[in-house]
Amino acid sequence: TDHSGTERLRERIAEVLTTARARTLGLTDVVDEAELVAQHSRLMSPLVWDLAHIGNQEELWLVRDVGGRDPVRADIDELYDAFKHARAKRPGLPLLNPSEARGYVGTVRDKVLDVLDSSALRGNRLVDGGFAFGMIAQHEQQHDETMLATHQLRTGAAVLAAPSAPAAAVAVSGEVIIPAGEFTMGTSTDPWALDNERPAHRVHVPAFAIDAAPVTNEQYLAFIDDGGYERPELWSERGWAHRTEAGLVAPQFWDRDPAGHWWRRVFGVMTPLRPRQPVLHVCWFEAEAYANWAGKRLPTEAEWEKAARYDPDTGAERRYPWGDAEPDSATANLGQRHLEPAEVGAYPAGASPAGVHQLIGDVWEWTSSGFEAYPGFRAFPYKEYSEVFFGGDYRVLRGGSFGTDPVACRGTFRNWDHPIRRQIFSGFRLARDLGRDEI
Ligand code: AVJ
Ligand code: FE
Repeated sequence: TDHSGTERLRERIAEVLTTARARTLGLTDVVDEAELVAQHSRLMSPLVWDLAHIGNQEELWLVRDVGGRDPVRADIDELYDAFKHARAKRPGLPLLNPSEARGYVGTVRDKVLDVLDSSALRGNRLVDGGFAFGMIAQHEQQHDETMLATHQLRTGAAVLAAPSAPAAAVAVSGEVIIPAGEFTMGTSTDPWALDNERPAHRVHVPAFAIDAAPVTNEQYLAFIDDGGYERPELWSERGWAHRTEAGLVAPQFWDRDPAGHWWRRVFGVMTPLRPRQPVLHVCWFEAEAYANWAGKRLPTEAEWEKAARYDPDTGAERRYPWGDAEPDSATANLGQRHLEPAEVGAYPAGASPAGVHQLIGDVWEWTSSGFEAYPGFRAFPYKEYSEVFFGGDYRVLRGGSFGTDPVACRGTFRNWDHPIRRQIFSGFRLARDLGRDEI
């Protein structure tokens, strides 16, 4: 019945909000007060800012807007408005201290669960299908991933632990050919899809080849050993300028010992480089140089999504490469179950019908595309989520990482960042045009 459908939706909303909050607290309870208010990198906010910002967005949308309730703390909106203060300036603000921030997010959450009990979950676009609640759960999880990146940047003893990510279960290599044709990109029906994923629209994609797996550490090392960082001809002009100015010689957090072995600092633990893991913490310019070296290119966003969602047998699009079922531990490395990408070949159950592996989870994958509106885009519910970034100096990333929660990841999901950024959990896979004889 309609009634039990609404009850199931309420339970699902309560569950995703609770999951997000457990993660938020797990990331903020493990460091002391001094570390919560410290700035671990000028690229990041103090963790205590993310914490209260999560609560403030939840208050704005769910307590005040959906619930029509009085503000909890109208006086702090300005402090937690991401557009008012650059990340580098946030430590200097009169922020809530850690215990105030914890109290604040708890008070907001109590009110939200009350609002959820009495909200119709239909009747206007903001609440239809639980959209605003889903948006806020995704927002919290996105900041949790950002806080996880802050943890990776912090120095000192390790405070996070998780089982190591699985090894290969099957051998995966080579590329998969995706024949020319139209597919439906984006969605108009996924109830929690964000504005930039909408609307669904037909796109013709010429035939192309895409790698069955992301580029691995071992493959990336061959690029380094072949002088990849010393050969300007492999880099674009902007890329080379950045490589020179930033002194790039390897992915972020890599270190070579005197014997020539490579190590990676993984959340405070020096770890021998795992050759078959997708390369992590590379910027778009590094991905571009590697692609030039390999004689290939990055996929466009449309190519990536077609490889991830289009089922050639039915001509229909899936939510994920493996179908419409929610991700689980057999299909994708998501949700901070592990603190690293899994080896290539670790998720055969997550492959697409055409045999493309690990599109979802492990590492965000850089595409060649800038962040632009789809035809028919309408900002919803606020311009500052997507619209203000369209046409800026961004590249789209797809697929989510080991640090992305399933609620904030699907075949249509779009992430974006500046091409120089690499503190995010970013890697890439390659694609290429097909020769005449291959089509
Ligand atoms: C979609 C990850 C680029 O973190 O800047 C968080 C998500 N938007 N709060 C970001 C977001 C507002 C956004 N990204
Ligand atoms: Fe935010």
